[in-house]
Amino acid sequence: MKSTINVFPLRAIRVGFLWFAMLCGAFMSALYAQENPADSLKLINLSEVVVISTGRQLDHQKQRKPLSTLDEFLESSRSINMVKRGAYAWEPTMNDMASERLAITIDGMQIFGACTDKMDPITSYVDVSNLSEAQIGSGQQGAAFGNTIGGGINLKLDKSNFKPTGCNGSLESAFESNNKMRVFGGELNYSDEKFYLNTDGIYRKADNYKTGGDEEVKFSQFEKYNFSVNSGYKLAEGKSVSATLIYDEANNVGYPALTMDVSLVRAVIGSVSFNQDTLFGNFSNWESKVYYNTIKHVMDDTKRPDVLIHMDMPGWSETAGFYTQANFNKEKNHFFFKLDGFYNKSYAEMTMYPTNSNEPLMFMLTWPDVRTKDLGFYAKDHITFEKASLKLSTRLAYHSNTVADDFGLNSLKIFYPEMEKTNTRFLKSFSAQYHKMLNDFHFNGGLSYGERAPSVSEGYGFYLFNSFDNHDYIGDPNLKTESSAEANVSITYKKSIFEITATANYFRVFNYIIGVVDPSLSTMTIGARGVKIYNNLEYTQLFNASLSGRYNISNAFKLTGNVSYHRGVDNDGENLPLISPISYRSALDFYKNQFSASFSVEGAGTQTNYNPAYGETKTAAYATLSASIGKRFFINENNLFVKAGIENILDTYYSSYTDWNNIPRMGRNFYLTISYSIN
Ligand SMILES: [Cu+2]
Repeated sequence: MKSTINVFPLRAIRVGFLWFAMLCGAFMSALYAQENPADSLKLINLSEVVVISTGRQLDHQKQRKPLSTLDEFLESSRSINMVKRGAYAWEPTMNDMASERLAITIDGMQIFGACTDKMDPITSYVDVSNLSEAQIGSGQQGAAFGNTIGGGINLKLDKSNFKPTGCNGSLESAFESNNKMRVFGGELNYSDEKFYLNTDGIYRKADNYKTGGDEEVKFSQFEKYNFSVNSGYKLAEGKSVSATLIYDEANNVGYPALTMDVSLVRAVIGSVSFNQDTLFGNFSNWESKVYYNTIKHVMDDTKRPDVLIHMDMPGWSETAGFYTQANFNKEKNHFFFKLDGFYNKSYAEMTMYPTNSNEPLMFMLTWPDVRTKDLGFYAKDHITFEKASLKLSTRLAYHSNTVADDFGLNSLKIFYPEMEKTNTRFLKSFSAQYHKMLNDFHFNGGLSYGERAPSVSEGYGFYLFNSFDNHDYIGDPNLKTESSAEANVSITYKKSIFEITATANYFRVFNYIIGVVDPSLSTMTIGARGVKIYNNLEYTQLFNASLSGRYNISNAFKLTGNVSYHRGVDNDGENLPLISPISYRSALDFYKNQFSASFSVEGAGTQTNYNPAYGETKTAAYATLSASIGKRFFINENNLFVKAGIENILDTYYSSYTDWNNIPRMGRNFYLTISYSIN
């Protein structure tokens, strides 16, 4: 009885808040959020730009949580959702498609993770301290970054670019109460018209986080360092060279949703570029880059209880590549040409140590030293008319995979005796995107076609355990090229104080690659339910729609919101995995006299379209509330920013469809960020 009385006021508040949230949501759905967390998103046609920092400084003024992880920044985007296996290294998805179907680059550089279990999406190898923005292209609009089905994301590095700013620097620190995350960061920059040097470093350490209701999520800790240096030198007017180097290392990273953790993951990412403002004829902005990156990933099960057979599972990925690009303007035609190529080496192994030490060790190559060569040509023509424009683009690529390790090749030949060492494909992408302005209305519509090659795991993976559906996966080197036909539309009504956009896209993906159970095979992983082989489904259909809005209530107050709907089915009408239920988000932001505040709600409906065959269960509806306040102080010529906030105010216990094995999300969390910048 007593507990009921105790609970009642809380429930009343919760219901009240939810009601308010729904009201906001409904109201907001009638508005358009071109800019999400206080201006951090800018919409470029159907794609987005997530601004992370401006002028070598994290934007403490406008970001609700300036030192949040890059993952949190990306999640705040309208078009990206993040799949979570713990507190670290979330996996971006766009249009309900994940890594294999996206092209993700860092400053135009191709990088491939070194983990067979997707513990290390590319986005985990940089931090907010390195970046200026995330450029997002939906569907084939992301093909500038590589072959893709779902879209492309380019994480643009932050550089001074010869701005005459002289010396400046900043020190930053943050603390989060829930997992006791400590963040320390700093940067030191020099820039003049002939030379610039940017350096930054960031360190994050977090303990296990706690769910709503204060349950500890074991193995959710992590520790990460990131350092970067980039520099440029002007050889002559309109001619410069630049170089970048990023070192990123994470240790003792827990993955509570998986059966293993990570003891070490290290990336070294470097590039040298040559830039020239002009080229022969009408060519301009000529930029060329050569790059190299190497990643080492070491999984660790030694801290887990009840490990029957200890396993060592290290993986390596090395990529070397280049691109050269230029613009070409002729009257109404604005061309962009890019030639790019890369060479990747992916190698991963597994050693099993039987409990009886007299038994022999078991060794397998889970990625058999797969060498991928890719040479691509991308061209775009942006044709401008009066109050209208047409964008035509294409990517043509030669793509080949070779299994370089004979032991690995022979292992795969058990399943595919006829398989060739090398598999070559020719990949194509075409896209047409039309934009028309009519008074305050903007219409966008596009049709496109794209192709992608299977990933290393899909083509050559050897007994990769997937804890989501509890199956071992084997690749198929003879998979057909996956292709997609895509249509998109959007309508925006735009006034200076008010904006609303409705968008929708549809993908029909042919030869959709997904694991299908092969009952004739027996498992390698103890406790696995069966073995799946990557297969081409005849086709699948994906549909995404959203309604978003912005309303400037006054100069100081701004209201934004977004509601989205998603659906994904295969050719038998069965649900595809990891498709978002209805989700919504709304925020009220205040900014005046160097003082900022925000109140936001985020939530999703019940996941009714789930598929148990892929290990999914019905995820319940949820809503969470967050708030923040911040103030900027001037000390002499310098700036001090202080920001504090609460996330999940009501300490709701929940998980979303993106949470691997429904691992519960973080409960109530207080954060404090302090930044001091010296100009
Ligand atoms: Cu891993």
